Parts: sequence; C-alpha cells; structure tokens
Amino acid sequence: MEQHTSDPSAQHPFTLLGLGAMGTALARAWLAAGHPLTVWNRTPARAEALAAEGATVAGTAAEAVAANRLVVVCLLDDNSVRQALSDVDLTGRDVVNLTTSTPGQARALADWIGDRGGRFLDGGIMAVPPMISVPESGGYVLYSGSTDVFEAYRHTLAVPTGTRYVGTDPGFAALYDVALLSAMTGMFSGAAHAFALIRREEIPPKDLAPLLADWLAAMAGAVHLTAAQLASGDYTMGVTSNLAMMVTANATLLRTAQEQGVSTELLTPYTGLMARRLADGHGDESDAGVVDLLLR
Ligand code: FVH
Repeated sequence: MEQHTSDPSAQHPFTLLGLGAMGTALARAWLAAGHPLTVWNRTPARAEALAAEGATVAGTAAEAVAANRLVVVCLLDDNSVRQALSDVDLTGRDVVNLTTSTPGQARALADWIGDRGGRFLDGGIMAVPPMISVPESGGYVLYSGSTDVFEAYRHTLAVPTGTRYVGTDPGFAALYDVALLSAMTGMFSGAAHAFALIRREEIPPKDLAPLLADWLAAMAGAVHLTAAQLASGDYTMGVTSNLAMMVTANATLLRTAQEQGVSTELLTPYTGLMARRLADGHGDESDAGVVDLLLR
C-alpha cells in the first residue's frame, strides 16, 4: 500500500467514493494532475466517462477501499456514507470525508471509523463544482480531525482547490462549513426580499443585481467589528450605526414592504430580535447582542 510522501510533485494513487456533480469535478482535477484514481459510484454509469479519462472503476465500495490507503468520500449525506462503508474493511485506511454533515455527525463518524481501524479527516467544501480546478475562484475545503492525515496528504488534497485546516476536533470543519452556509442563507434571503420589493415595478432585476452585489460586498467587512465586539464583550466599541438608529430604520424597511405588497416574513425574525435588544436597553450598542439572544 503506497504511503504518500511530502513531495508536492508526487502523484499518488488513491480512491474516491462518489461521482455526483462534486465528486466528478474532484475526480477530473486529480486525474488531470496525474493521480492514479480508483473510483466507485453506487450508480455505475456515472463512472463511465471517468474510465475513459483514465480512472480505474471498482465494482463495489469494498473493492475500491481495498485498492488504496487514502479513501476520499464525497457522497450525498452522512447516511449515504454510513451505507457505502457499512460492510467495508477500513483497517489501516485513511478516510477523508468531504460529504456535508453536522459537527455531531462528523464526530460520530470519526469514532465509527476509528473503531474499525481507520484514521479520519473531515472536510467541508466551500466551493461549487465550477470552482474546482479554478484557483482564482476563491474556493477551498475546510479540514479538521487527524493532523497526521492532513499532513500526509496535504499536497494531494490541495490539487482540486485550496485547503484550510481548522483543528483536531473532527466536528470543526463541519461547524465552520455550516456557519458559512447559514450566513449565505441569510444573504440569499435578503436578496430575495430585495428582488421582491422591485418585482412589480418597471425596474429590471438586472439593474438591481450589480447594486446588490456591490452593497453586500461592502457591508460584509462589518463581521470583523462584530467579531472584535463579541471577543471583548463591549458591543459599543467602534459603533458607527447604533441599534436605536437601526431599529428606527427597520420600521422604514417593514413599511416599504407593506407599500410594495411584499411579505415581511424574511425580515421580521431579525428585526424582531433587534427590537428586543433595544427594549432591553442596548440602544447605544451595535447589533452584536442579537448573537447572545440566539443562544439557548
Ligand atoms: N454540488 C454543490 O454545489 C455542493 C457544493 C458544496 C459541497 N456539496 C456537498 O458535496 C457532497 C456531494 O455533492 P454532489 O454535488 O456531488 O451531490 P450529487 O450530485 O447529488 O451526488 C450525490 C452522490 O452521492 C451518492 N449517493 C447518494 N446516496 C447514496 C447512498 N445511499 N449510497 C451510496 N451513494 C449514495 C450518489 O450516487 P448515485 O445517486 O449516482 O448512485 C452520488 O454519487 C454533498 O454532501 C453536498 O452537500 C456540494
């Protein structure tokens, strides 16, 4: 069984389980870089194109895992990973799981694989398939779990996109991943509300889109101040837009929605929390205190 070396130019053989949209993009990146790849997919037809591109196609997950020490997994969800690996001998295997999961699922999977003689590294992919093999796209994979596994394969893992190791806790990659995806969900919900506001007007959505993209990008940097305030416990530190002003402005946002015949259901969860903080006497602070209101 080949041990990966620290030579960044070496092209080591390994196994990839899962040839969905993301698994296929990853496979192509590794094949293009010259890595001998053994692949397996539940639906064999999805492996045909990759066979033509040089991949070795295994008939079963067990066969694929037996072929190499490093096994990268990119399946739909935690359940599919458990199903695919249920009857597979993992002794001496290094499993790198790029399947989206919760922190709890990642930790449990680390134990499950450890109990069966394997080492475990979890990954959270911060990229969509077209960003793979495009370094300037800004994509990367968050990794956490075994430092030894990350160090052993870091050059191989860096082939498709960037890598960021975030700690030995196997749940941390998933936690960072879900934190970023959750923030993205809030951003998309805000954009949906913005498009709804102009929907019945003679304003083409394409006229709003560049303004929206630039404004969101300009505001995104505010998270650094929020982080500093949360760390210090002083939510008045560096405040330029205080909560009292923002809650008054929120009334304008909500009234505009009414005027435009748009539901406020995407806005009110957040504006309601801001109003609660104001009612609790935090008008001179930023909205960082909303974070504390969310903790149960
Ligand atoms: N695609 C994306 O935009 C996102 C970007 C960020 C990261 N995600 C996560 O990556 C994982 C894989 O996503 P995907 O895009 O490859 O997903 P699909 O194209 O739907 O392919 C799913 C693969 O999983 C196989 N599969 C499903 N259930 C099972 C099962 N019970 N046993 C074995 N394999 C299973 C499926 O096989 P098949 O349907 O072709 O037989 C595909 O190979 C995912 O965690 C995203 O959240 C992607």
